[in-house]
Amino acid sequence: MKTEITELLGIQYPVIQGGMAWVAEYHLAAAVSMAGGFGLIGAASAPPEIVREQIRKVKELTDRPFGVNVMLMNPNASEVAKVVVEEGVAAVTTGAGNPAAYMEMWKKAGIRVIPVVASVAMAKMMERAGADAVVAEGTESGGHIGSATTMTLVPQVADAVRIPVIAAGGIGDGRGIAAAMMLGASGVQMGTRFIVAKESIVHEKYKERIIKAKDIDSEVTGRSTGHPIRVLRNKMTREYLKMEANGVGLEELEVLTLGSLRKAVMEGDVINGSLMAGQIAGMVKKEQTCKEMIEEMMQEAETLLNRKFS
Ligand code: TUI
Repeated sequence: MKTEITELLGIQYPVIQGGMAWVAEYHLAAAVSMAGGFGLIGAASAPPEIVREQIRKVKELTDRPFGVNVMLMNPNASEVAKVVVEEGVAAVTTGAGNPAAYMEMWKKAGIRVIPVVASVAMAKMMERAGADAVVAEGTESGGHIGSATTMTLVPQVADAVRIPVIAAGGIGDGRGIAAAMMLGASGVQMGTRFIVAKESIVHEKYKERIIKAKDIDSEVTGRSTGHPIRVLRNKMTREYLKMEANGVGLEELEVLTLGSLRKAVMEGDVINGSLMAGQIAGMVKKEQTCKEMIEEMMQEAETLLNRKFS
């Protein structure tokens, strides 16, 4: 399937892997790129030298293009921004903020810049600043989210900008990919389904929790603090939401969540950990290799998109 995104990134399938904190490390990124998609290292709050090491490890595993997600809330973001230039990655995606300060440096280095946005206003601002494409991320996504749904955000962003749009949030199979294309996207970004990939280093208990998740097991913590984070319900979210309802302040709430994603990913703490996942978790039913996932989904999407009605 050729689209503006496969052309822009030099990949076979218009499937980009989300730059998930702790989850998107070199094994996963290399596996997605090897399978014909676009793998990403999630820099999250990692120190710059760790990001460099991760980039070099992907390069050892594959010659295919891959990228780095720079999380702009990270105090190290400006140093990470330089590491991606020094290492010459193909593309950068950004999240949780405005990447304008780094745009010129990245463009000069020939890096494709793809900001993740959650609104039309931000998409237009990023186009003006020189972005090569945008990821329009709906509130169905896991982790840090905006408020518009994928169904409403993607067509509005597609109408508002000339650069290619990548849809994210609530996409987990070929039907979702086909739907995203119909809404005006020329690619998709997926996170939750790749968490359970065979190549993903995420603890088995976290994977199992996603595989067993039901449609309504999703919860959003932090709405009152201005940092809404979508996760799967557990003891941590129940306590967090109770404290939020009682007007407990940010500092006390942070005690509950500090380091809780690492606890979930590395230690498999599904009780007190932060099980970041999108609303599509309920549909994710099995562990497969990235290649199996991507080929199965693309086959399904192509069948749907070629469908004749008479
Ligand atoms: O960034 C994400 N998702 C994330 S980042 C993350 S790491 C984290 N962990 C714990 C606490 C906080 C963060 C986990 N999930 N998605 C991309 C995204 N970006 N979603 C929404 C936005 C966004 C929000 C505001 C983009 C731009 C923006 O504009 C701010 C501005 O400066 O105007």
